Amino acid sequence: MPISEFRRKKLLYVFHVFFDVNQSGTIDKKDFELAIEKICSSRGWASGSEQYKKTYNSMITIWEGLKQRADANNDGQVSVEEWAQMWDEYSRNPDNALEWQNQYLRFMFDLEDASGDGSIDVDEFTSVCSCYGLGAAECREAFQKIAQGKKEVTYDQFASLWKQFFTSENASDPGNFIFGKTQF
Ligand SMILES: [Ca+2]
Ligand SMILES: [Ca+2]
Repeated sequence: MPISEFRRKKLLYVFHVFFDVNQSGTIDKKDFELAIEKICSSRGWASGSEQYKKTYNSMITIWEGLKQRADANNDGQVSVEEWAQMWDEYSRNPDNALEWQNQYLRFMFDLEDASGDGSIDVDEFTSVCSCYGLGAAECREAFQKIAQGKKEVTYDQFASLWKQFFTSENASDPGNFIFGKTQF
């Protein structure tokens, strides 16, 4: 069965906004290097600092895992089709996620939880999504949707919302907003 239009829109959004950082139309190592720079400069983590090294190592590990799994023709690039295919497979069995998918989930949660207290609040969420170029007002609205009336989102809640993002066909499910966009 082909991927629904709704899920395809979500997958392409994450591809273009969170992964293809240099907007070349494919994902490769350069995108990850740019993302590392963006994240670290927005946090004020100087190159060589512990936080910089940690971010660098996590991101490069995620890239290596993604490339190994999705880069079918081995050209060092992940295309939109390779990307959509991989997440479609995920949606059929989300409890059996790939290693890099779990690493990326954990990485994003830890990045957003800037205070390190084990949950994300609206300012923490907005600060990370803004770093990827999203408008602050929409991020704040998206957070209200995912938090469903609460002030914070814990890791377990985040992980289940995340799964919903990649699997849900229902536009009103809260997980659809976990990447800061309020409609697809
Ligand atoms: Ca790119
Ligand atoms: Ca926090």
